[in-house]
Amino acid sequence: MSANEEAMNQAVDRLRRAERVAVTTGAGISAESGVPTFRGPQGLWEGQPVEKVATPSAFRKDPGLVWRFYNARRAQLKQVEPNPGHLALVELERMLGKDRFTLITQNVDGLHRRAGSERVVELHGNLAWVRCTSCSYLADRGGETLDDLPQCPRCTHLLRPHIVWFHEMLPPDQWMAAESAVHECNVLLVVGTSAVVYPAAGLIEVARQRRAAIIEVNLTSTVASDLADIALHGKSGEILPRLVARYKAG
Ligand code: BV8
Ligand code: ZN
Repeated sequence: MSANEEAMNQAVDRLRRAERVAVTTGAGISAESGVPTFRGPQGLWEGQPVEKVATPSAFRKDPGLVWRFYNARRAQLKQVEPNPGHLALVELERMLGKDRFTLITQNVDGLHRRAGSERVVELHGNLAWVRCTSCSYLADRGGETLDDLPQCPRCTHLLRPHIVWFHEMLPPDQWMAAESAVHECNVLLVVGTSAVVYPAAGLIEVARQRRAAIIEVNLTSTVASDLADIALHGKSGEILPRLVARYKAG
């Protein structure tokens, strides 16, 4: 039996014995939908790493450059669809029920909700949403094409993406939902994340301390792999459907 087959059997067994399951996903789960990841070869944008563009100071210095980055990603979202990895997590949520399953994502592409996931904790915001830099205007502007420097319809000040940039706090309600989910889970599925961005990556350590079984789904090992009990190496769009189908088979 191949190592991955053995690991898959162990993962199915841990899932079956779990009272509560949490999943934390990163850009890797959307890669097969055609959404570029951050730290892969195309992780640079106009030659800049995301840590240089997705920051309040970059926005203050050159809001046009930051809006070009986000408008390009908003436009790109119109061409992409959820992939079998997203859909497998929808099925797992339906089988476990919303009180036994929590999906936490660092992704801002909205693909989990578009796939049908209902209980989604979006730690870093969502590309569809914008907010005013001056008043309380906050809106889902979906796939609308925004101006290069979009203005608030209420007070005409500059709008910004409703995204958590580096050096910004995560939304407290989302962070607390994520923390309690990993506190209570018996299994944490870690899917498609390089686990370098905090505090999101810290959730894995929390789950570990709470003696949850950590199952990592990734193309390669990561800095979190030492914390994982089970490693399922490969594309999440292939591994997750297999894992959920085996879980369903009972
Ligand atoms: C904060 C929005 C501070 C932008 C993003 C310790 C504690 C707290 C903070 C820090 C800390 N140490 C450092 C910090 C600062 C910083 C940080 O973590 N820096 C890192 C770079 C070292 N953290 C912050 O600034 C956070 N803010 O903590 O506030 C504070 C404290 C007190 C008071 C006030 C403030 C905010 C972090 C949020 C930043 N915003 N996103 C945007 O998206 O436009 S983060 C950004 O990286 C994305 O959200 C992305 O999701 C996230 C993580 O990347 P990944 O999702 O993991 O993607 P990546 O490309 O890296 O990896 C892809 C993986 O998938 C790879 O492993 C690959 O192998 C795999 N893969 C690829 N294809 C597949 C696959 N796997 C399976 N199948 C496939 N097909
Ligand atoms: Zn306003």
